[in-house]
Amino acid sequence: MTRTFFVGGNWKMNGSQAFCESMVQTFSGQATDNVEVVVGAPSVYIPYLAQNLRKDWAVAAQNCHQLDSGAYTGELSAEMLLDVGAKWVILGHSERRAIFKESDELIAQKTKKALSKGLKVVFCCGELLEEREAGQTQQVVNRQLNAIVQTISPEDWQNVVIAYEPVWAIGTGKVATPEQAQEVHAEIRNYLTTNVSEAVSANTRIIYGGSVNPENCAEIGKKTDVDGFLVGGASLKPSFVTICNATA
Ligand code: G2H
Repeated sequence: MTRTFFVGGNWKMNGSQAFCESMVQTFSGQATDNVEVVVGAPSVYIPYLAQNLRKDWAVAAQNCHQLDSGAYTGELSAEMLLDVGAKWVILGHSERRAIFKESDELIAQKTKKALSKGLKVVFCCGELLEEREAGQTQQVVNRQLNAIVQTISPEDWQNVVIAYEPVWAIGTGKVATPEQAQEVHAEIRNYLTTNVSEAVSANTRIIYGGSVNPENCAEIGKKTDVDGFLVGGASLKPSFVTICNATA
């Protein structure tokens, strides 16, 4: 099976209603071929974007709760996000792990809940700079992956995209080299072969995130095991479309 190139925008806590309206206009009608595009917006803007964004692109949330409903002030469930038009959710982003202290197990629970409700998941993993320097990159990524491998079923993987995001490359302008990205992506694919199945390994999209921009995307995107990007800062600009077309 061919893996369709996947580009996700992660707006993080940026934007406004006016910004959404201008991005909807900017992106409409711009050619993007052979690529699945998903825009991860702040939750309050999901209904507007789901209604107005070009129909061949989908909208993602940036977090969801691991339970269905209840007394969890300020939280949003997977069903609520689906209800207002989200098709995807980004889970396990390093900012959620570091700032909001989300554990591997919690992220696995959120992943399981989202998938069980029909929300597709961009699952993020990646090492800190000190972990890379200590030669622990693969160990850390495998540990993060292991939590979800133990929690979701093999069939669930068709609705999961793995985003490898080295934390030292996030928002720093220090992008991983194409070789560094390829090396970890290939290891992730090996990990899936060993711990899930050959088919899941061959079919799961593994995308790269961390300071991707219109200038560096083409080289990284050429690597065999790089199936797309998760884009933060550069997804807030009209030239995001250039990244969507990185391999065109
Ligand atoms: C990593 C990435 C998007 P940026 O967080 O997930 O952000 O492209 O700004 O490094």
